[in-house]
Amino acid sequence: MKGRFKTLAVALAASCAAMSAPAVADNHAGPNMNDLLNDADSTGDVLTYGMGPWQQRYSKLDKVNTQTVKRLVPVFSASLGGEKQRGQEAQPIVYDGTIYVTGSYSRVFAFDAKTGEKKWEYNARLPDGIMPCCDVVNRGAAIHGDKIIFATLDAHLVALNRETGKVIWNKEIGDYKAGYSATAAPIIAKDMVITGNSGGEFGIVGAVQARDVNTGELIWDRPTIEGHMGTMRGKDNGITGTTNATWEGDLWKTGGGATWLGGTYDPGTNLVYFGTGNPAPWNSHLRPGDNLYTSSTVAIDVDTGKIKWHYQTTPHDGWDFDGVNEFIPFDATIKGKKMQLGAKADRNGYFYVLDRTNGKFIGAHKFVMQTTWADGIDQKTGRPNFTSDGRPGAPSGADKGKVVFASPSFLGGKNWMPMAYSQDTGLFYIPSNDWGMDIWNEPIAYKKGAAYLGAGFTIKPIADDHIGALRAMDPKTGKIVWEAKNPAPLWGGVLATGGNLVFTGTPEGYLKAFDAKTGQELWKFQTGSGVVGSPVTWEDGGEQYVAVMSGWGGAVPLWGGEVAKTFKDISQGGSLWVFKLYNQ
Ligand SMILES: [Ca+2]
Ligand SMILES: [Ca+2]
Repeated sequence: MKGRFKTLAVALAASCAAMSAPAVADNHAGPNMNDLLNDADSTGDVLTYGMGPWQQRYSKLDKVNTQTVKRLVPVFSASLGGEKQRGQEAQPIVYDGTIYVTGSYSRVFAFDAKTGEKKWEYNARLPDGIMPCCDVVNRGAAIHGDKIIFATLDAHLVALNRETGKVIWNKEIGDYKAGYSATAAPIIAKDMVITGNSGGEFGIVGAVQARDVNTGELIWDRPTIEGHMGTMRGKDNGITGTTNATWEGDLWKTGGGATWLGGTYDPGTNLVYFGTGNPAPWNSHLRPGDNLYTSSTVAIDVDTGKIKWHYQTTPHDGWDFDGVNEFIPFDATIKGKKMQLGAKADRNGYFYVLDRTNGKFIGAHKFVMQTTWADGIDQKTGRPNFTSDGRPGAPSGADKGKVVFASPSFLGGKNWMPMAYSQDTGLFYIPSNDWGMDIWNEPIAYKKGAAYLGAGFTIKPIADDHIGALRAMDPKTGKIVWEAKNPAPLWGGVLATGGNLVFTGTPEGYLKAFDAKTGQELWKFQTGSGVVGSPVTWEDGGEQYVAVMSGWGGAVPLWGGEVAKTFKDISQGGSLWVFKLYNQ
């Protein structure tokens, strides 16, 4: 009797909802620019990398919370199949009953969001001789109208029809034979698709490109190394910086500064923020000066394609600290003043807060155990206080230079894996690592398409009990509120929710949920391979879903040195996992 009543009530509620709801929305046209701008507030979909243009990776959904998370169970797991495994670093996009994910080796998949049934699959035909430095990963797609857009390992940008997987346009963003590649998720601003490039280990020149989302035609191109000419609709658009102001000789021509992680977009200031990678080569003795705009954040005006401000975290980088990390806008009141801010947890081990309207330095604090290269950041100038013996020595003739132990290692206090910001707790959740390296310099000359480092290294642990540490950072005080250590290096993104939860994955195969205020681990699920993707959440039919990619890989197993023992037994994989609460 009781059961029958419940069924009737549910049916009645469903029919009422159907009658009062507006006519069924026509989703055929797909999400438009307004939908993308509203992504952080629309809980029924995930339309942008980072879950909103600011990429705070925060959802106000709270059905899955500290009380209920113990009932979180898998709905399905969908395999990417084939022999192509390696690192799965993608963040899913969720729209109109479909989950879109990118996979290793420049693949895209569309799965039914309820059943996991595959709708279509696209495999980019990659040429021989591509040169990705750090595994064959991809970090996600963009969605706009009828298109799914993603970047490929041979440095192309490809737009697919989101219902069929058929190619709409395909454009080259760099010459793969010169070492260009691309792995970041594109972002969309003002109906333009905006991307960076990869290849900082091959002497490429970093750039940010904006294209017409409908045709793929280039609108503007902004190199990130001083001396290079920008373009706007095929015409010169001013030189970046002042030629030879911070570079000697011709080294700026192959100066690196790859924008390999993609950017964030702030509609309020009309700026896109891109991190820039290491100067090339790594051997810093060959290139005296600050080497702008490497290892920096650059803020580019979306309309003009010009750099409005820059902030360099590691001037004259000699450790591949490669300040490419994401710059996340947030608003906060500091000393009674409402401020438009942005935060970046840099590979160099410091967490920076800047005024996002003008790049003015607000503060910087260490978020890792150790920084050997600097004794802190000058709180007035924002420049690092370099230590006297922290830089690897200059080579002499054919001999390598003095070896130094440097911490963090070049893989960073935080690498590509995106942090999250909770609007409830006001904390940033940083997936960080504590490790160091022996590093030395060697002679090197530029050769097109060859590695351009002039350096060697061995990565080493610096603690007995962990390498990874998920850390909650208060951006107002620079204090670490809590940390959750992990034996293997963390390499996946973070998600914060209104349920007072923080989700992230581990190489050991777990997706985990922590109490956002205390760091207490509340839930974990073993996915069968390392988790190095970024989790997302959405709601459908009154239920909250959580999804993440599983598949161990990325830069760590390629370059792990003496820390490899922490992950030697982890199996490869390639699958999408989707979870929801089990209802008794
Ligand atoms: Ca949304
Ligand atoms: Ca680099």
